[in-house]
Amino acid sequence: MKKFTSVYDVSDPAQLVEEALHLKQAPHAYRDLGQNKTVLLVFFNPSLRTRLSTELAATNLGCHVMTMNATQGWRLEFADGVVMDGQSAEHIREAAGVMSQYADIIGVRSFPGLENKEADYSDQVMKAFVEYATVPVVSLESAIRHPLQSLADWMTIREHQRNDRPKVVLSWAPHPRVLPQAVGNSFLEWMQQAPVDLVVTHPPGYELDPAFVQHTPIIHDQDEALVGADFVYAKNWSAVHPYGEILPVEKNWVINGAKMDLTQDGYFMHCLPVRRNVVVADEVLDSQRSLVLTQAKNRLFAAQAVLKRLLS
Ligand code: AN0
Ligand code: CP
Repeated sequence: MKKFTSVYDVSDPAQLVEEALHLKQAPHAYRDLGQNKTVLLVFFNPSLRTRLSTELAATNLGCHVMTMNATQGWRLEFADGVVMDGQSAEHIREAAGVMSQYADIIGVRSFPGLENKEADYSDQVMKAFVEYATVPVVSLESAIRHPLQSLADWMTIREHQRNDRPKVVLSWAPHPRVLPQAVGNSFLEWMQQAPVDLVVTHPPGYELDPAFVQHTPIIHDQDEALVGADFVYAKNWSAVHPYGEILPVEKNWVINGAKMDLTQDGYFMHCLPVRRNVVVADEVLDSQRSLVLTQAKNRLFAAQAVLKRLLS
């Protein structure tokens, strides 16, 4: 594996899930692998889980870790051929070139602007790092994808499934802020490769990009979609058309106990951070049905499995 920016960088995602679950049993088994190796994590946007779990994952593999908070650094230029007399102090060509001389792996988090769909879906920041870095690049969530989250989610489903082909429902949920589509996009992309029956439910108007939905069935009636579900994965995203907007929604889409009762004794999942009683009711989040802390724990081993492959 040369980079980790989407499920399509992984030739055998189901096998990667097994490797991550194996690392969960023996997190310190590969301490020598990272000897004299440095992992650099660059955050253009905030993070709690991704930062801590990826730092710990690299440490467990014996790597040295450097984390750069780029939210307050100077602006980088990503376009080619521009006269740089504006706000950007440095071009990505130099920045990624320099970083590659200090690190053996570079992780990058960069959210979308949510104003221009074409710009965001070109995934310019992640692609530029892949192009100009001379070491492997790991997505720590890009404008349109969050593959480490999806890998941890697949692990969590694998650990809790009670039949060979569980029903997995990705449900849109309300949120007061304009959020990216990255988590939903990636979840679809990874679950399409998994042995599950996948359904997505959202209010009309919240269709995700067809390139990510592919043949996944869309059910606009949330109750109907939840019937018989083994796993309910809630996530808000802003509209794709009109891009980056919050649309009026008629029904209450919060996941509460009554909705979970429609499932087949289903589990609740969310990538976190979650807004209590907006996305999901306390009664669900605080119940035995909630897997959110397990998902967050599995982020550690997902990152470790990916870093291990890139180091091997
Ligand atoms: C981000 C998002 O929706 O992409 C990060 C999720 C991991 N969520 C928020 O900003 C609340
Ligand atoms: N789930 C997730 O990626 O969380 P952070 O934004 O805190 O890293």
